[in-house]
Amino acid sequence: MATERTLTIIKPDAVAAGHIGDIIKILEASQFKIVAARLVSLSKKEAEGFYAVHRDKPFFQSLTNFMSSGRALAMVLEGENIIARLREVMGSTNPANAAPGTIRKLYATNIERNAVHGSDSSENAKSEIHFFFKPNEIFQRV
Ligand code: IDP
Ligand code: MG
Repeated sequence: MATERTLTIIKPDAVAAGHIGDIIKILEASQFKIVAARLVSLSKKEAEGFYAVHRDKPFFQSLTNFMSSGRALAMVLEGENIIARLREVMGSTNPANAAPGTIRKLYATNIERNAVHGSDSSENAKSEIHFFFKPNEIFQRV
């Protein structure tokens, strides 16, 4: 299995609640390597662009209002099979269904305000990383 990269976002609910440190602690305990990080404050238009795949969903307006409501921390993580491993550590979209110990079980409020984002495929990881970071903002092994 080759080394992969994925995009994660600590969403505005978890940042406002003071859980940046708690969530990074879980990511580091999982041996995920942070290779880029930036605090962002998405405009409504940017949030709509990021979640364009969900534009026809009934929750699109509410989701993009939430995602543009405050500070969020975007990060690139690197590691073997990192896309699937991050999804596991995050837990199910709906925290009511998330496994014990997962980030969403611990810190999500509900299915929308669910603390973290993680890319769901290699193709989406590439485009989502590109959405937030230029190549020279991502750590490269020398
Ligand atoms: P994921 O974040 O687990 O990949 P997606 O289905 O890609 O879940 O949905 C993107 C985001 O949209 C979720 O993380 C959550 O914030 C929000 N969302 C998903 N389903 C619902 C819903 O049924 N109601 C409200 N918000 C939702
Ligand atoms: Mg998704």
